This record gives sequence, C-alpha cells and structure tokens, in this order.
Amino acid sequence: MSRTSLTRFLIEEQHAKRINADLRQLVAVVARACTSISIAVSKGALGGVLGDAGTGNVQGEAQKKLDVISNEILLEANAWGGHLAACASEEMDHCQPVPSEYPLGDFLLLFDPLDGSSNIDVNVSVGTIFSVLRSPKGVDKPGDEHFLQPGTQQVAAGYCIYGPSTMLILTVGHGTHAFTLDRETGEFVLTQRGMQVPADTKEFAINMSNQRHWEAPMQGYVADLLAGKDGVRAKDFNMRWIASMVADVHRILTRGGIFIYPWDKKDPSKAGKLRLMYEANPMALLVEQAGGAATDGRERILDIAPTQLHQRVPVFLGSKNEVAEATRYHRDHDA
Ligand code: P6P
Repeated sequence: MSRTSLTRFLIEEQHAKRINADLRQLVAVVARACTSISIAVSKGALGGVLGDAGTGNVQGEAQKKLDVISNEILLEANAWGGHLAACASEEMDHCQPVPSEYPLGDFLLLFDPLDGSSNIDVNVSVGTIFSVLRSPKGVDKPGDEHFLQPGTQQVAAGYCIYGPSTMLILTVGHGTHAFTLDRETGEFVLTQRGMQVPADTKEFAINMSNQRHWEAPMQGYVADLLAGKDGVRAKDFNMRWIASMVADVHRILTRGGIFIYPWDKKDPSKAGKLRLMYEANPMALLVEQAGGAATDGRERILDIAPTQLHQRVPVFLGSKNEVAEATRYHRDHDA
C-alpha cells in the first residue's frame, strides 16, 4: 500500500478545505525544523551540544545548550516564509514578530522548543511542543497580548517526540494523527490516522515526591488510586512518570492513562509547573481530538482565558473517564 507522507496528508487536508495554503506551509516548516532538532538531539555527546548553556530563561530555569539551539532552529525556519506574524517561546521573555524585511503572515506560533530538556543528559526522550493561533486582523506587529487566546482558538497543535523513533503527532482540528520520521528519506510518514485514547485506564502519571505539597482533594484522589483493589476504586493501578511531558503524553495517547501535574504549595504563586499556552493547550487539543479529556482539576483547559503569556496551570489529561473522575473528586471535595 502506498505511503502517505506528511506533505501529501497536508495537501489532502487543504483540498478538503480543512486548512489553507499558509497553514499547510506553517506545519511543513515546523516539521522540517523538528527534523533538524531530531538530528541535533540524536548526536548526543558527539555533537558537543549536551549540558548547560550557562544562561537562564524567563521561567528561571537553567537553559540547556539544546534548548537554545532548538529555539533558534524554530525561529530561523519560520522567519522568512510569509506564513507567520510572530512567534512565542518558553525560552523567550516576550513574543518575537517576524523580521520586517519578510512578508507578514496570518498565524501566531507558540512552542516549547525542547520540552523535558533536563532529560537530555541522561538520554531520555524529549520533544518539541507547538501551538498555532490566528493573528488578529490588521495587527502588523503582534505583541504578547495578541497571543492571549483560549485553547479553543488553536487552528493546529502538535509535538515531535525524539525517542527511539522520531514521531510527529499533529491535529489541525480533525482528529489526531501520528507520523514517523523516515531518516533515509527525511520525510514524515503517516503511521496512524485517528489516534484514540481508551476511555478508561489503570495507569496514572504523577511525580509522587510532591505528595506532601498537594491540596487535600488531590491527596485523597491519589490515595484512592494507591489503595487499589482494597480501596473505593476497587481496581489496581500502575504508575509511570518519565518527567518528560511529551513522552508521558505520547504513552497516554497510545495506550491510555491519566497525566497529572497538580497545583502544589511548593510555590503557591505558581498554579502548577506546566505552562498553559505552549504545553497544556496544545496537549489538551491533541488529547481531546483523540477522544480524551483535559482539565485543570476543575474546568476544561481549552476554555481557560489566558492572562499572561507564560502563565502556569494544573494539568489533568488523558482517558476521559478517569479525568472526569479526578475532576469530580476535586469538585466534590473542594474546601
Ligand atoms: P518534575 C520538564 O521539565 C517538564 O516541564 C515536563 O516535561 C514534565 O512533565 C515536568 O516538567 C516534570 O516535572 O517536577 O517531575 O521534574
């Protein structure tokens, strides 16, 4: 059976009028940038790009050399194509309009250029997460405020996971689809059309070392999971935590599960660790398009009205019935 490349898939989506030529171009450019990042990441120590860059980002996190390299690859790839108006990144304090010497496009691109980068030095899967919004009409130089749109406004979202194989997981609002990089030809090949997250699960993903910092409802919900067959849930659960959101979410998209990064009192000023605009929103759209669910423990993530470009949000996402159970538990046990 003939292979469907990402290029062919995107052209077919355009012919079906589900995307336009500029959005097709945008996704293709991001995919090519991810291929370059995959090559850089896979060189490991041989590429001289492991370790810290000696700089920090707006999050107050030490940047890895590959964080900076990945960010530059995405910015450079998207600057001249005429499909973008501006980019925003976890690694940049403010958004960056496309250089004035290039044509202005209709879209805004947000990304975490290398999520989970603390895992690079120990050779664990990492990834690039991206989200696409429309740029407001008549705005020549978008500012941070123009990016503050709810996740329901995303016209595309995806991630590229740099694991044993490099895979691009993409939605343009009509299902979530998986493409695998053929390193010999350099093209992404459609390997799963219409991913579906099982509605139920026996597997949860959370960093248990934060347990003492969680709110009471979170303590109670997880205690019920740990009680297994002897508890109110009357079923045993397994636990996985890779500490690379892209890898944990990919497992859940593939076989089900619930991923949780809740609010914790380690830093009450932060509403959790994960960022809404370029981590939670794109992952929430991918998961919902695959039949799953994503909330902040109380409301749908995609409905959250953003107030800051780098704002954080608690994340509960994955198998819809388990996310509903966790969300119901929080609502029923709210102080
Ligand atoms: P912790 C990686 O730094 C990240 O942003 C996500 O990819 C991951 O899910 C989370 O943080 C891991 O956090 O506190 O377990 O190290």
